[in-house]
Amino acid sequence: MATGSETPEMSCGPDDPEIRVLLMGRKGSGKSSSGNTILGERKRFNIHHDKKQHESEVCVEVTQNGEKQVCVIDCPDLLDPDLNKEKLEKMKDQLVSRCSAGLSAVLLTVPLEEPVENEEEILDYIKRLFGPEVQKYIMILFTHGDKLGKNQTIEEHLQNKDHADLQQLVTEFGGKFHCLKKKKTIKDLLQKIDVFEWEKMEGNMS
Ligand SMILES: Nc1nc2c(ncn2[C@@H]2O[C@H](COP(=O)(O)OP(=O)(O)OP(=O)(O)O)[C@@H](O)[C@H]2O)c(=O)[nH]1
Ligand SMILES: [Mg+2]
Repeated sequence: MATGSETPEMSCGPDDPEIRVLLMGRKGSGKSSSGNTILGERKRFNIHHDKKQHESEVCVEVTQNGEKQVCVIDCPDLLDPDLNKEKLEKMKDQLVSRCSAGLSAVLLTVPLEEPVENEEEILDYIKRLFGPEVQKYIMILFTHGDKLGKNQTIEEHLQNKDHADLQQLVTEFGGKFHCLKKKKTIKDLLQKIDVFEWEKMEGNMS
């Protein structure tokens, strides 16, 4: 676990010309696919369709979105029990180095049609890595939004009693979530991240 001076800071502000977003989540939860959607290109990050194959590098890609540059950091599942110690240490070093410029938000990818798994453990891990204040800048990013019914909203999906665990997770994350149903919702996502940045500035001023 990164400690002391190695710990990346949540140091972006509204005047920062770049939005830096870190994608974390259990393996196969849709981190890279979401990263590609955010970047507006299908093949920037590798997608593994074979359930046994998973990414083992922290990858970074950048795009321009209006006036802001958007930097997406795609981090493999660091809690994957199949990772050996050496690989894990390498990935942690990569993560700390890729996040050294600061982060605007951490997005935790959660497939909306699957039960909650080790997301709380991942949350604890993120907090240990970035410090407890990171909680304010974490948002759940529901993936597989295309599997919602044609006129069904994510809110309706969460209200279904079969998805009480997802609703509970949202509550634990302070109600902050987004569902990437279509590419056009990227603007909404970036606006939500912008709000984090303003809140951060107000926090610094008080
Ligand atoms: N239908 C649908 N499939 C998705 C979505 N997101 C991811 N997938 C599929 O889920 C599988 C895993 O997606 P990835 O984006 O590679 O997941 P990941 O979290 O980056 O996986 P690792 O890096 O290996 O941990 C692929 O077959 C994707 O096509 C989505 O929103 N809708
Ligand atoms: Mg991936």
